Parts: sequence; C-alpha cells; structure tokens
Amino acid sequence: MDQTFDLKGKRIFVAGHRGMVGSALVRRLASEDCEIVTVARSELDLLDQAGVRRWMEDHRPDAVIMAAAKVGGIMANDSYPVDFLYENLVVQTNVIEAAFRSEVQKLLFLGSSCIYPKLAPQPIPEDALLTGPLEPTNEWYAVAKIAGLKLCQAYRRQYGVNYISAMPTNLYGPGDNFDLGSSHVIPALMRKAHEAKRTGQKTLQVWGSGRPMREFLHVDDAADAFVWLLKTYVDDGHVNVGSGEDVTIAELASTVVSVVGAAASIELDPTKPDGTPRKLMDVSRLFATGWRPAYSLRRGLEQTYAWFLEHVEGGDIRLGPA
Ligand code: GFB
Repeated sequence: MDQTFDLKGKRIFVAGHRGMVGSALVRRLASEDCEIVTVARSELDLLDQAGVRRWMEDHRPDAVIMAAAKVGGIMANDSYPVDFLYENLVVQTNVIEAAFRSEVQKLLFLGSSCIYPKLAPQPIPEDALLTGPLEPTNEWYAVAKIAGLKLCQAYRRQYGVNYISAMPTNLYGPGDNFDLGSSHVIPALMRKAHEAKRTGQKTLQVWGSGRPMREFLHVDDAADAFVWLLKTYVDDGHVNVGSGEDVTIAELASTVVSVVGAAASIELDPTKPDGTPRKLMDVSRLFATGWRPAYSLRRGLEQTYAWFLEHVEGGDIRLGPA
C-alpha cells in the first residue's frame, strides 16, 4: 500500500490518551515526525458537545485517532448497559462531528471484534457485520461501535472525507485495567495469579467453562497497526486488526500462571458467563498490506507482567480488593 497520509509535520489528536490504547498510540507516534495533541479530561469532557466543538476549532488537528471509549470486560459490559451504550455513542459522535466541522483531513475510528454476530463464521471476515444477532453480554457496546463505524462511512459518502475504521480484537498490555470486577480476562488472570504466588494460594478462579476461544493482540502491536492504517488505508470498509491466532480461556489461564510463576491450579467458576464462544478475526485484509504483529502471546504476557510488577511495586497502580 502506498503511503497516502504522510504524518510529517502533522498535528495528530489522540482522543483518550490516558487509556491503554491511547497511551500506546502516544508511545508509537513519538517515533513519527508529527506533533501529538492530547487533552486532559479535567480540561475537556468528551460528553460535552459544545465543548468538543470549541476545543477542536481552537486546536485544529490534521488527523484524529478516536481511542476514547468506555471499555470493560464481560461483567462490566453486562452490568452497565447504559454506560456502555450512551457514553460511547455520545463521545464518538461528538468527536467525529467536531472533527468534520473543523476540517480534520483524516480520522481513524477504533471499534471492537464484538461488533460481529455471536455465531459469525470463523475466522470472521469484515463482511460478517450485521449478518446476525449479537452476543447479549456486550450488545450495548457493540451497537455503539457499529454506529461509530457507520457514522464514519456516512461522512465519507455524504462529504467525501477520508474517515476510516479499524476493529481490533481483544487487546492487553501496559496500562490495562487490573480491577477484577471490570477488567478483561488477561489482566484479571494475571492479577489473580500474582496474588496466588504472593500468598501461596493453591487455586486460581477462572470464570465460565474455560472453553471459549479468544484472540489476543498486544496493545503496542495494535498501536503500530493503527498508525500504519492511518498512513496508508483509505477505503470505506473497516479493517480487522488481530494476531490471527486464538486460544481457549483454559489454555490462556495456564500460560498466565506459568508466566507469573505461580503454583496454583485452575478452578472453573460456572456461575460466571462465557460470552461469545469464539471470535477469531479474519486478518487477511490487514496482513495483505504486509503488516504483522511483533509479539507472540507468551512474550506479550511476559512484557505485561514485567510492567505490572514495576507499576504495582512502584505504587502507581493501586489494587482494589482481590
Ligand atoms: O475478556 P473478557 O472479559 O471479555 O472475557 P469478552 C473473555 C473470556 O474470559 C470470557 C473468561 O469467557 C470470560 O468468562 N474469563 C475467565 C474471565 N476468567 C475471567 C476473569 O477473571 N475475568 C474476566 N473478565 N473474564 C469483551 C466484551 O468480551 O471483549 C467487550 O465484553 C469487548 O465488549 C472486549 O469487546 C474486547 O472477550 O467476553
């Protein structure tokens, strides 16, 4: 793919720069010859439409990466449907609309693999979108993300702007949320394995049946793919961003236990939901551009655990009750 959007000298607004994905984007963009623009939540509430319009008009970025979102694991999605639907719809609509008013040239919207039907063909091609019912535990979030990608397409069709969308698989890495009630599976299992190692506990609780399959991508690989797409991708259709490989939750749990060095065995908790049985993305559209991830799952988990240890012991992650 030719480089169609040269970042040199451009002002790139990373919306959501304090989150796991946004902070990885800031790290990745630091090696580009561009100016990174961010705004603190205390200065701009993305739920405030007038404020977002004003801020965008004052700062006039050349490009926007929409990494601000209300995110969480299976239980948080299931328990707070209003937060996941309302906040995501409003925040993304405000940012995309304000970007258009301020003549932003390129915008990259980030969605999620949960936009696809619960029983989509595996691996899931981009055109499986809207071909069947969604997974009920996260349909609120999925509906918001589908609306976001459709809004970008609508702006393209009505106004001819270069707004594109990427749908990442389950991401993990530095800056993840390690709170057991709201986190995704990797930070939850890493934290539980760490506590088991620290206390000598002999079992580690894994939600559900252990049989669901998930694909994972290290957030630094995801950020690298997003910057690559920002530079090169120009099409109307969204692009899947993943590693192309998946594992069962039981296999993942064993790998996390081994990376952490805990001596605990796995105990399944069938009272907790499994969610979608499998959501491996078809990444052939992305891989055809030559892009590949750098991290294997094991190496990514090792790197994330090293980060966890440094920041827990360093005191910048305060752990709530385990
Ligand atoms: O990562 P996760 O919360 O979200 O759960 P989803 C993935 C799988 O891991 C599920 C199992 O089958 C969980 O039951 N699991 C096992 C655990 N132990 C645990 C645990 O201690 N904590 C958690 N959280 N899971 C999310 C969506 O779905 O994926 C979001 O809810 C988003 O909308 C995100 O799309 C990427 O993969 O099921």
